[in-house]
Amino acid sequence: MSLFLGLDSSTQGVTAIVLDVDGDRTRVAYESSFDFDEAFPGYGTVHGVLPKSDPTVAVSSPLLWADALDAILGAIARSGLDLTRLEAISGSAQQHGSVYLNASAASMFARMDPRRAPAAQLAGCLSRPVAPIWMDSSTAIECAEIADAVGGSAVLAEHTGSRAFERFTGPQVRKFFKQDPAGYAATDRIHLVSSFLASLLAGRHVAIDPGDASGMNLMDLASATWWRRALDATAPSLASKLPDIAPSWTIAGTLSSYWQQRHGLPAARVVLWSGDNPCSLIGTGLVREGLAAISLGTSDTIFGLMREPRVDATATGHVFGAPTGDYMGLTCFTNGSLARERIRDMFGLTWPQFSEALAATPPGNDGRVLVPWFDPEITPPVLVPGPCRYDLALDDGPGHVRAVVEAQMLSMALHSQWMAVNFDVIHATGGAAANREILQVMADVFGADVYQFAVSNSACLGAALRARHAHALASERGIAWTDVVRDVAEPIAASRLQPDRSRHTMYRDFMQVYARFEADAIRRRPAVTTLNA
Ligand code: ADP
Ligand code: XUL
Repeated sequence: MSLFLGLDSSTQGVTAIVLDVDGDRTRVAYESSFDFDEAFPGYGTVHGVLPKSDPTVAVSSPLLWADALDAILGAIARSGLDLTRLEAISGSAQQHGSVYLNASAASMFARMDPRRAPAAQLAGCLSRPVAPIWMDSSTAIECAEIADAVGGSAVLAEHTGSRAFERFTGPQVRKFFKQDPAGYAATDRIHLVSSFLASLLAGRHVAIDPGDASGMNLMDLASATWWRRALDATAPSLASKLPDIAPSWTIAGTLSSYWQQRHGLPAARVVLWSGDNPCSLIGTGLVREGLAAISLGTSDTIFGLMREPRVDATATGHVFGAPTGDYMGLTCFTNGSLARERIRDMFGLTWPQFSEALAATPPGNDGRVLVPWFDPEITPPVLVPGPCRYDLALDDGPGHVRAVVEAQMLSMALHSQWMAVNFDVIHATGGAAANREILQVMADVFGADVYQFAVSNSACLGAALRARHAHALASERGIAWTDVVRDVAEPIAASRLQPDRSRHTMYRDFMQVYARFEADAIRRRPAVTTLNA
């Protein structure tokens, strides 16, 4: 009987999940979390972000993350679990965020005083007091500069998996180098949130895994090594400041004596951390090509495993490394639940009435179409919001209900085609996955079986499962990923919705028609974002 710990340092808080593996049975033995704002009000964060006057700037505090790690490890130590059985620890962190450390960090990691909390001891190790995070959009100029220097957006995407995005680490590093050259020069090591926290656990600088490194615009995706041309385009001497890149299942060391003495924890293995999206791939059980997860949350996201690193030619999607050593494609849509809610509220419906309207209208909606960009859209990139209606009367409630759901599903199918994966099974998560009428449209559009997937924190669960996988690889004959995810990262078997073949055939044609409506809706607005190069 062995325990495996997964930690997740997200935008707003930290979570821990402990898995208990007994023979071939796995169960969640413990779960807890802290909210940054509530547990550490002294840092002054709001939803995990430090207040800034510039709305494009989003930064947080690495010291807060360190203190939160301390708090959650303390809680685990007091949980009553038999921690002598704790074999390995891994983690997940919000992607893209970066931590800037001076040369004193390496020795400090190794000699921290167990009587004192980590933050106070680490404060002198920061060459930049704050860490830019994924919500930051202040680097448009640097994105354009980097893309130009490497030969354009398409070249950058082809090599790194994504065109330059404001929140990605490379453009953030470049902005820091330009704004504070002395601070940049004093920086000895630039970590991601994931590798910073893993280093803190191991008591020494550890590597970044390809899953999180692919969110930097700096890694050559195919070889999982730093791409020299991108490094040179970003900032001088960058290669010497970056950690190595190593496989996600690398054992980075054992829990340092600091944590062992501070909380009485055992010398468990510390496995490299990864980003929250790569960890969620595992936590939603997507361990083979053909499985996708669609999250119907505030925004809608589709992601799935890819055996080959195919890149999105339209440059709206991302390819990240997957913790299995494969790749993952991910495309995000802003107009998700909020757009569905807007239609629901516009016609004064409850969710059950929304579902009834969906069931009462014909697939294809008799040609009534809505392009539901109530807010600026990420995919396709649309800055100026405003929905467009085609043959859809303003007072046609049921028509709007079907039109918004069909548009969202068709758009997701259309803009995930670049992954060139035939998804045969979809795990539906997020609040709107409770709605089976919506999921039936999903099944029909994708021609895939759709399962409801009950998941509270797939990133944290994925981290715990990764710890188990790496430990098995290091100590036994290894373990198949299908065995890793069994019991805890599987969909609800009885929830299966099957596609109707004739409706799927209809939707395949309709998708091309919908693509033309999207193009028309883009043409109609005064200004639309274009790729930055
Ligand atoms: P977040 O991305 O913030 O974590 P959730 O995954 O919790 O969001 O999803 C919340 C959303 O789920 C709500 O905004 C609501 O629109 C939607 N939702 C909840 N129940 C239903 C339902 N029965 N049908 C459609 N949408 C629903
Ligand atoms: C992905 C992204 C977010 C963060 C959230 O590109 O920016 O999903 O990882 O933590």
